[in-house]
Formats: sequence, structure tokens, C-alpha cells
Amino acid sequence: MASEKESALAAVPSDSPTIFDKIINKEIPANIVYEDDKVLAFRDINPQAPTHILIIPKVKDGLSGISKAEEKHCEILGRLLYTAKLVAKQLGLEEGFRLVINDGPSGCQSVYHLHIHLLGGRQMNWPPG
Ligand code: D5M
Repeated sequence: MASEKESALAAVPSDSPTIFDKIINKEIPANIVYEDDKVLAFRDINPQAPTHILIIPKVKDGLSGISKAEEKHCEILGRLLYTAKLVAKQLGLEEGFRLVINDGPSGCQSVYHLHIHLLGGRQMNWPPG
């Protein structure tokens, strides 16, 4: 299995549908921990911490990554962050957690549908790799 870095370097930045559209449309299974009309949160298939959740907008609207954000996206961006807090509480991450957004090849992004990583359940280090 390719490492996350290898997957990121092999990924082609694009606005095309991704595997996350299949998860949103329930065409492939995912371990969903939160869902509302705008946002979906599910467990990462390759967890980097005891708790590793991806929080995504259900409608991509050009947000293949955070670098594509425009003023019109401010509401959904705020909602994604607030959802991260809700899910962290729901999953009992009282001691703290980390939110990460990878962007582009150098940022180690492999799926071009904006997502926030919520990582918790272990002591994090700084700086990240
Ligand atoms: O993060 C993309 C993340 O998406 C990476 O941690 C693996 C995860 N992933 C990929 N496919 C799936 C499925 N099918 N279910 C759950 N999680 C998945 P990035 O920041 O783009 O590197």
C-alpha cells in the first residue's frame, strides 16, 4: 500500500469528483460519525491516531482544497470548523485534539475535495512532518 506521501505526490490536483463523492452519495461504505444537510464526518480509512475523522462539505462547490476558497465559502468553512468541535466533543476528546488541512502536493493532499482531519486520542508532536 502506498504511503500517504506517495499517494499525495501521485494525486493530480483537479476539480473532478473524488472518492468522497461516492461516500456522500452512499455508493461506497464509510464509518460516518456525523451528518447534517451540509457536512459529513467519517473515520479515515488510514488512521494516523486512535481517533482520525475527516470532515467534508457535502457540496464541493469548487473547494477541491483550501487554496481554492473564495469569500462565498466563508459560511461552509466556518461550519466545517464548528462541526470539528462538535465531533471532538461527541467522541470524547476532552484532553485536546488537532485539526489539519493538507493542501496541494507539498501539503501532502491526496484527495481533492476539501477536508479537515480531526486527530485525537494520543499526544501530538510539534512540528508535524
Ligand atoms: O487526506 C485524504 C485522506 O482520505 C487520507 O488520510 C485517506 C483518506 N481516505 C481515502 N479514501 C478513503 C475512504 N474511502 N474512506 C475513508 N477515508 C479515506 P489528504 O489530506 O488528502 O492526504
